[in-house]
Amino acid sequence: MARLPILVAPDPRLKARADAVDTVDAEIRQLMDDMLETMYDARGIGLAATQVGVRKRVIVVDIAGKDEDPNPIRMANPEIVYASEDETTYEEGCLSLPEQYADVKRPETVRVRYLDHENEIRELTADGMLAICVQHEMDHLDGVLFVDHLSGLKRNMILRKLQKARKGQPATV
Ligand code: GNR
Ligand code: NI
Repeated sequence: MARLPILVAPDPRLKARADAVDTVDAEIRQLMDDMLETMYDARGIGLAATQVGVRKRVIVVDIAGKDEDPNPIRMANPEIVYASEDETTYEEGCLSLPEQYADVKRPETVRVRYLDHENEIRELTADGMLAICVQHEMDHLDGVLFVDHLSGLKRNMILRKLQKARKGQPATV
Protein backbone atom coordinates (compact mmCIF):
# COMPACT_ATOMS: atom_id res chain seq x y z
CA MET A 1 0.00 0.00 0.00
CA ALA A 2 1.09 3.56 -0.52
CA ARG A 3 -0.07 6.97 0.58
CA LEU A 4 -0.71 9.35 -2.30
CA PRO A 5 -0.45 13.17 -2.28
CA ILE A 6 -3.86 14.90 -2.15
CA LEU A 7 -4.41 17.76 -4.62
CA VAL A 8 -5.61 21.08 -3.19
CA ALA A 9 -7.71 23.72 -5.03
CA PRO A 10 -7.15 25.54 -7.34
CA ASP A 11 -5.29 22.62 -8.94
CA PRO A 12 -6.76 22.32 -12.48
CA ARG A 13 -6.74 18.50 -12.21
CA LEU A 14 -9.62 18.81 -9.69
CA LYS A 15 -11.80 20.23 -12.50
CA ALA A 16 -11.26 17.32 -14.91
CA ARG A 17 -13.88 14.68 -15.63
CA ALA A 18 -12.71 11.14 -14.87
CA ASP A 19 -13.00 8.24 -17.34
CA ALA A 20 -14.95 5.04 -16.70
CA VAL A 21 -13.00 1.98 -15.57
CA ASP A 22 -13.17 -0.97 -18.01
CA THR A 23 -12.56 -3.76 -15.51
CA VAL A 24 -11.72 -3.68 -11.83
CA ASP A 25 -8.42 -5.54 -12.15
CA ALA A 26 -5.39 -5.80 -9.86
CA GLU A 27 -4.24 -2.30 -10.80
CA ILE A 28 -7.59 -0.71 -9.89
CA ARG A 29 -7.75 -2.77 -6.67
CA GLN A 30 -4.29 -1.43 -5.76
CA LEU A 31 -5.50 2.12 -6.48
CA MET A 32 -8.53 1.55 -4.22
CA ASP A 33 -6.31 0.28 -1.39
CA ASP A 34 -3.83 3.17 -1.80
CA MET A 35 -6.76 5.61 -1.73
CA LEU A 36 -8.11 4.04 1.48
CA GLU A 37 -4.70 4.31 3.14
CA THR A 38 -4.45 7.94 1.99
CA MET A 39 -7.98 8.70 3.25
CA TYR A 40 -7.45 7.11 6.68
CA ASP A 41 -4.11 8.90 7.05
CA ALA A 42 -5.81 12.24 6.26
CA ARG A 43 -8.74 11.43 8.61
CA GLY A 44 -11.24 11.78 5.79
CA ILE A 45 -14.48 9.83 5.37
CA GLY A 46 -14.20 9.61 1.58
CA LEU A 47 -11.77 10.12 -1.28
CA ALA A 48 -12.10 10.27 -5.07
CA ALA A 49 -9.33 9.25 -7.50
CA THR A 50 -9.52 12.80 -8.93
CA GLN A 51 -8.09 14.09 -5.62
CA VAL A 52 -4.93 12.02 -6.05
CA GLY A 53 -4.49 13.03 -9.70
CA VAL A 54 -5.90 9.82 -11.23
CA ARG A 55 -8.59 10.41 -13.89
CA LYS A 56 -10.52 7.20 -13.25
CA ARG A 57 -14.04 6.79 -11.88
CA VAL A 58 -13.02 5.31 -8.53
CA ILE A 59 -14.10 6.38 -5.04
CA VAL A 60 -13.63 5.04 -1.52
CA VAL A 61 -15.72 5.83 1.56
CA ASP A 62 -15.67 4.84 5.24
CA ILE A 63 -17.98 6.73 7.59
CA ALA A 64 -17.31 4.50 10.64
CA GLY A 65 -16.51 6.51 13.78
CA LYS A 66 -13.16 6.07 15.50
CA ASP A 67 -14.66 3.75 18.13
CA GLU A 68 -16.31 1.56 15.47
CA ASP A 69 -14.88 -1.18 13.27
CA PRO A 70 -13.66 0.12 9.91
CA ASN A 71 -16.17 -0.28 7.05
CA PRO A 72 -14.31 0.52 3.82
CA ILE A 73 -16.45 0.81 0.67
CA ARG A 74 -14.71 0.67 -2.72
CA MET A 75 -16.60 1.74 -5.86
CA ALA A 76 -15.74 1.97 -9.54
CA ASN A 77 -18.07 3.67 -12.06
CA PRO A 78 -20.65 4.68 -9.42
CA GLU A 79 -24.00 5.86 -10.86
CA ILE A 80 -27.04 7.19 -9.08
CA VAL A 81 -30.04 5.08 -10.09
CA TYR A 82 -32.46 6.80 -7.69
CA ALA A 83 -32.36 10.06 -5.76
CA SER A 84 -35.10 11.08 -3.29
CA GLU A 85 -37.14 14.24 -3.71
CA ASP A 86 -36.42 14.98 -0.07
CA GLU A 87 -33.22 16.92 0.45
CA THR A 88 -30.93 17.41 3.41
CA THR A 89 -28.41 20.11 4.25
CA TYR A 90 -25.06 19.39 5.87
CA GLU A 91 -21.96 21.48 6.57
CA GLU A 92 -19.44 19.85 4.23
CA GLY A 93 -15.67 19.90 4.20
CA CYS A 94 -13.17 18.57 1.65
CA LEU A 95 -9.57 17.41 1.83
CA SER A 96 -8.97 19.43 -1.35
CA LEU A 97 -10.33 22.62 0.34
CA PRO A 98 -8.58 22.28 3.70
CA GLU A 99 -10.31 23.88 6.71
CA GLN A 100 -13.17 25.32 4.63
CA TYR A 101 -16.77 24.39 5.42
CA ALA A 102 -20.18 25.34 4.06
CA ASP A 103 -23.77 24.10 4.01
CA VAL A 104 -24.62 22.02 0.93
CA LYS A 105 -28.11 20.70 0.07
CA ARG A 106 -28.39 17.27 -1.58
CA PRO A 107 -30.95 14.48 -1.98
CA GLU A 108 -31.39 12.76 1.38
CA THR A 109 -31.40 9.19 0.02
CA VAL A 110 -29.67 7.79 -3.07
CA ARG A 111 -29.37 4.35 -4.61
CA VAL A 112 -25.97 3.83 -6.25
CA ARG A 113 -24.95 1.16 -8.78
CA TYR A 114 -21.23 0.44 -9.02
CA LEU A 115 -18.53 -2.18 -9.59
CA ASP A 116 -16.97 -3.47 -6.38
CA HIS A 117 -13.33 -4.48 -5.86
CA GLU A 118 -14.10 -7.89 -7.41
CA ASN A 119 -15.63 -6.33 -10.55
CA GLU A 120 -19.12 -7.40 -9.43
CA ILE A 121 -22.07 -5.08 -10.09
CA ARG A 122 -23.63 -4.00 -6.81
CA GLU A 123 -26.24 -1.56 -5.59
CA LEU A 124 -26.31 0.28 -2.32
CA THR A 125 -29.05 2.45 -0.86
CA ALA A 126 -27.50 5.20 1.22
CA ASP A 127 -28.95 7.83 3.51
CA GLY A 128 -27.58 10.08 6.23
CA MET A 129 -23.82 10.70 6.21
CA LEU A 130 -23.18 7.86 3.75
CA ALA A 131 -25.49 9.43 1.13
CA ILE A 132 -23.82 12.83 1.59
CA CYS A 133 -20.34 11.37 1.31
CA VAL A 134 -21.03 9.19 -1.74
CA GLN A 135 -22.58 12.16 -3.58
CA HIS A 136 -19.64 14.41 -2.59
CA GLU A 137 -17.16 11.82 -3.94
CA MET A 138 -19.13 11.26 -7.16
CA ASP A 139 -19.08 15.04 -7.75
CA HIS A 140 -15.26 14.93 -7.68
CA LEU A 141 -15.32 12.45 -10.59
CA ASP A 142 -17.08 15.15 -12.64
CA GLY A 143 -14.69 17.89 -11.54
CA VAL A 144 -17.21 19.36 -9.08
CA LEU A 145 -16.22 20.60 -5.61
CA PHE A 146 -18.71 21.34 -2.81
CA VAL A 147 -18.14 25.08 -3.35
CA ASP A 148 -19.60 24.68 -6.85
CA HIS A 149 -22.99 24.12 -5.14
CA LEU A 150 -22.77 27.55 -3.46
CA SER A 151 -23.48 31.04 -4.79
CA GLY A 152 -20.59 32.64 -6.66
CA LEU A 153 -20.12 35.03 -3.75
CA LYS A 154 -19.72 32.27 -1.14
CA ARG A 155 -17.53 30.22 -3.49
CA ASN A 156 -15.15 33.11 -4.11
CA MET A 157 -15.01 33.87 -0.38
CA ILE A 158 -13.86 30.32 0.35
CA LEU A 159 -11.39 30.16 -2.55
CA ARG A 160 -9.87 33.49 -1.50
CA LYS A 161 -9.60 32.37 2.14
CA LEU A 162 -7.84 29.24 0.95
CA GLN A 163 -5.38 31.24 -1.16
CA LYS A 164 -4.65 33.55 1.76
CA ALA A 165 -4.07 30.61 4.12
CA ARG A 166 -1.72 29.00 1.59
CA LYS A 167 0.37 32.16 1.18
CA GLY A 168 1.33 32.02 4.82
CA GLN A 169 2.58 28.47 4.49
CA PRO A 170 5.85 27.15 3.09
CA ALA A 171 5.47 25.62 -0.39
CA THR A 172 4.91 21.87 -0.37
CA VAL A 173 7.22 19.77 -2.52
O1 GNR B 1 -13.53 13.89 5.08
C1 GNR B 1 -14.48 14.44 4.53
N1 GNR B 1 -15.54 14.85 5.27
C2 GNR B 1 -16.72 15.29 4.73
C3 GNR B 1 -17.62 15.95 5.57
C4 GNR B 1 -18.83 16.38 5.08
C5 GNR B 1 -19.17 16.13 3.77
C6 GNR B 1 -18.30 15.49 2.93
C7 GNR B 1 -17.08 15.06 3.40
S1 GNR B 1 -15.98 14.22 2.35
C8 GNR B 1 -14.46 14.69 3.07
C9 GNR B 1 -13.30 14.00 2.38
C10 GNR B 1 -13.23 14.49 0.95
O2 GNR B 1 -12.86 15.57 0.63
N2 GNR B 1 -13.66 13.67 0.03
O3 GNR B 1 -13.67 14.04 -1.24
NI1 NI C 1 -13.85 16.21 -1.23
